[in-house]
Amino acid sequence: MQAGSGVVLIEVRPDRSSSGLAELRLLSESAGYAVLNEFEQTRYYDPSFCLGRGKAEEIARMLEEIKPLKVIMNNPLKPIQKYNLTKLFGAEVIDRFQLILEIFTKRAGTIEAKYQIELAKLQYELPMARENVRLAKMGELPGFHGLGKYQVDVYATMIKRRISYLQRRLEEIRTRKSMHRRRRRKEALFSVALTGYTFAGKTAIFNYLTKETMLVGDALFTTLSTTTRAFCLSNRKILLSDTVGFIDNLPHLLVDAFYSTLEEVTLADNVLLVLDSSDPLPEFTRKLRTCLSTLNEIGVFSSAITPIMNKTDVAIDLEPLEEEVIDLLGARPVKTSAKTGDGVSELLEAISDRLPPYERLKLRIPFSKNTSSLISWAFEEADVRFVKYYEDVVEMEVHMHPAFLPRFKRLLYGIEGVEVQSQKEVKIRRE
Ligand SMILES: Nc1nc2c(ncn2[C@@H]2O[C@H](COP(=O)(O)OP(=O)(O)OP(=O)(O)O)[C@@H](O)[C@H]2O)c(=O)[nH]1
Ligand SMILES: [Mg+2]
Repeated sequence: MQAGSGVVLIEVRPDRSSSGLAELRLLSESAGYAVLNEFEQTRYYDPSFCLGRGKAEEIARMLEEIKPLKVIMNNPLKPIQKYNLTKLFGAEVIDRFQLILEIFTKRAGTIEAKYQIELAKLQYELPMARENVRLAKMGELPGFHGLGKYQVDVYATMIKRRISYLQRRLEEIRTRKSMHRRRRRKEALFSVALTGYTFAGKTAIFNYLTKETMLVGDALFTTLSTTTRAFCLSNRKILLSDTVGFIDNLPHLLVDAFYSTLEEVTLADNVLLVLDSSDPLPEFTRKLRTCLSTLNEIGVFSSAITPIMNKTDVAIDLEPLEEEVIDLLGARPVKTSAKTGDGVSELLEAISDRLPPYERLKLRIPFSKNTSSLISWAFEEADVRFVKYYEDVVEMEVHMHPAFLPRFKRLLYGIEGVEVQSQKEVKIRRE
């Protein structure tokens, strides 16, 4: 943590709903800040200060001693509120959205993620651009630096141009990616996506299953870009994707920007929803609801979801959490610990249960010039359960994804005198 990185957190709640300060603290620490103090107030939002003027002045007096680098509000702030608070506190004031943007900016590893974050930031600024320039002209304050020199309209036009440039570039990247995906679909691989609230242990599970070494974080939002790797299960190749974590109250702009990386999720055959079972019940439920509504928003419905209660090694009482999952999802969760490996075989079984049934073929194939290429194709692309070589014939049992059947049939038809006894109905010429 850098020196001088102390921050003060504030939240205003219009009712007695539960506090969001604990999560704001984790977010602040994830951004590299040390939290010096926290304040909260229950009242209606004030148009000038967000919190009540009296409370704001009281906090300002305390800040004179603490001298934080920034003050972070858990509430979305209008330019005028930010300006007034910055002036009063003598420190830059940012809101939750800007804090999340800071974390995302630090973590963005790919050019796509960098563009997405810049796009979200500009879309956030655009409606406030005029007001921000107007306020900056009244006197420069932290967070409003450099804006005073612009004409109001010039600044807004600059933002709009940059937004459309970023949108075009992102579109290009997405087209390239969707071509890759189409190719994978053609290869008929079964795809599984890991989703869940940030810090639930998605990457830890991903690494466990794929023997990868992707970064498992001690902070929120360690993973920003989707990573996809293949692994083998019941002799079948599965594509597994690790994705960006969800969070409550993620402003829509950031949601839109990041949902494009979640396309893998919308196209997945099976969506794993990773939950942190070391959370107390109210926290667990809040996160579960956020995940379900986020998944719903991107078009993933309960039937495609396999819930996973992870971190069982540090959980206290799993039963009420499990009931909550069954209640909200209608499915029994798989319980895992990515740390000890407990429950991972049950998880693999659950994934396996969702695999579409394979075609099973029993064959007697005479040796002729195309037989060996059929056999090597089968070993490479299908699941060869049994093979026995006789003098002039090979007997084999092959299981394969239905999408591979046409190709297999073509190879088979190239061989003279083929015999097929299929367990499913497969119409292949018998000699
Ligand atoms: N005790 C325990 N810790 C775990 C387990 N799985 C993950 N963790 C820890 O939980 C933290 C978050 O793990 P990640 O795998 O980075 O979580 P994530 O869901 O990928 O998080 P984001 O990428 O930030 O969305 C790390 O400190 C892990 O070591 C588990 O089964 N048991
Ligand atoms: Mg991760």
